[in-house]
Amino acid sequence: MYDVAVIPGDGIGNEVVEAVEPLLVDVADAHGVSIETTWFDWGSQRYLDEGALMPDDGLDRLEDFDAILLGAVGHPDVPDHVTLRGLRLPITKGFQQHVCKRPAYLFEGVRSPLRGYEGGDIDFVVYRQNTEGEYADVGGREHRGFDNEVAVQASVFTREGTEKLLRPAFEAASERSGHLTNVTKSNAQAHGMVFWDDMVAEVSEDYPDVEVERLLVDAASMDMVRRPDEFDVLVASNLFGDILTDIGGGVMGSLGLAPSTNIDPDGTYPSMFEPVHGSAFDIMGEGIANPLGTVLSASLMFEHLGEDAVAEALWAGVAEQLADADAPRTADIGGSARTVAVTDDLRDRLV
Ligand code: GGG
Repeated sequence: MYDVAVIPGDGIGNEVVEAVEPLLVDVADAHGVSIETTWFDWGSQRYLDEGALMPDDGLDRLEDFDAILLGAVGHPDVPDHVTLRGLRLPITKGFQQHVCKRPAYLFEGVRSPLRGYEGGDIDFVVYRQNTEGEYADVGGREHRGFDNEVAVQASVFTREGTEKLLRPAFEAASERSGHLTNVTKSNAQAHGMVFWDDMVAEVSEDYPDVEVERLLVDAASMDMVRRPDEFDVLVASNLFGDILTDIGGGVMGSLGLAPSTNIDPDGTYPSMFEPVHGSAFDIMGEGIANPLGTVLSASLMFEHLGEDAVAEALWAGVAEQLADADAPRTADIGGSARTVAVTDDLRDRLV
C-alpha cells in the first residue's frame, strides 16, 4: 500500500487533480496495487486567509508519504514569487528533489503546431536541475525608492546538485539513443555555467557510450522548434530547463499534456509529481482543463514507485485515447469535452 499526499494547489490544479485522483486509485486497484491518498488544502487561498501557503511544519507532515501529487501553483491576487517560494520550492528544496525530469512526446492523434511531425516523431526528455542554479534564494534588494536602488540575484551551482542531476540524465541517455544535449549559456555566464560544462565533461567520462552535444540556450530554443525530432535527452539549469520544457509542451501539442517529476535521487524523501502547466485562472471553474498532463505525471509516479504495470497502463491508456478520433478531448487539443469526460473515458478503457 502506498500513501500519496495530494496537494491540488491553485486554479485548475484543483479541477485536474480532483478528476484524476479517483482514476488513479481505480487503475492501481485493477492491477492489485493499493494507494491511499491524503489531501492537503495548501496553496494561495491559504496564503490569503492565513498568511502562508503551507504550515510551518508542512515538510514534516509530508515526509513519511511515498509520493506527492501536486496540481498547480499561482494566483492572480498573490505575487508569483510568493506562490512559488511558498509551496513548490520549499518542497523541491526541502526534499532534495534535484532531478526534474520532463518528457515531451508527440502522441499519435495530437497535432503539433510544427508542420510535418507525426505521432512518435517528437520524443525527448529534459533533465532540469531542480534545487539551485538561478532559483537559489540568494540576493537582495536595497535602497528602495532611491536613485541608487539595487537588486542582486545570484545563481548557485554546486558539485553535488549538478552531479545529482547529471548522473540520472546520462543513465537515461545511455539507455535511450546514446545522445545527450547539454544546454547552457557559458559564453556569457563564465563562472557557474562553465563549471556546469566542466561537470558534464567529468561525468561523461563514466558514460563513454553517450555522445554529448553542447548548445547555447538561445540556439537550443530555436532548434527545439526547428528540429525537435533530433533531440533525445537534454540537461539544463533550473531556469533554462523551466523555459525549455514549456517549449516542449508547445511542440507536443499542448502544455496540458506535459508531465513532470521532481525526484530525490537518493530516495531519502518523497518525490513529487505534477503537470508542467500552471493554475490557468483564465479557465478556472469551467471544468475544461486537460487532465492528461496529471495522468501522465501519475504514470511517472507509479514508475518511480516500481509499479510498472500501473505506470504502463496509464501511459498506454492516454496514448490509446488520444489516437481515437472519437474519444473525448479538451479544447486545448482541438475538442470540446469536459475534464471529467476525459477521465471517465480513460476509466472505461482501463478499469
Ligand atoms: N504544476 C506546475 C506549476 O504549477 N508551475 C507553476 C510555476 O510557475 N512553476 C515555475 C517553475 O516550475 O519553475
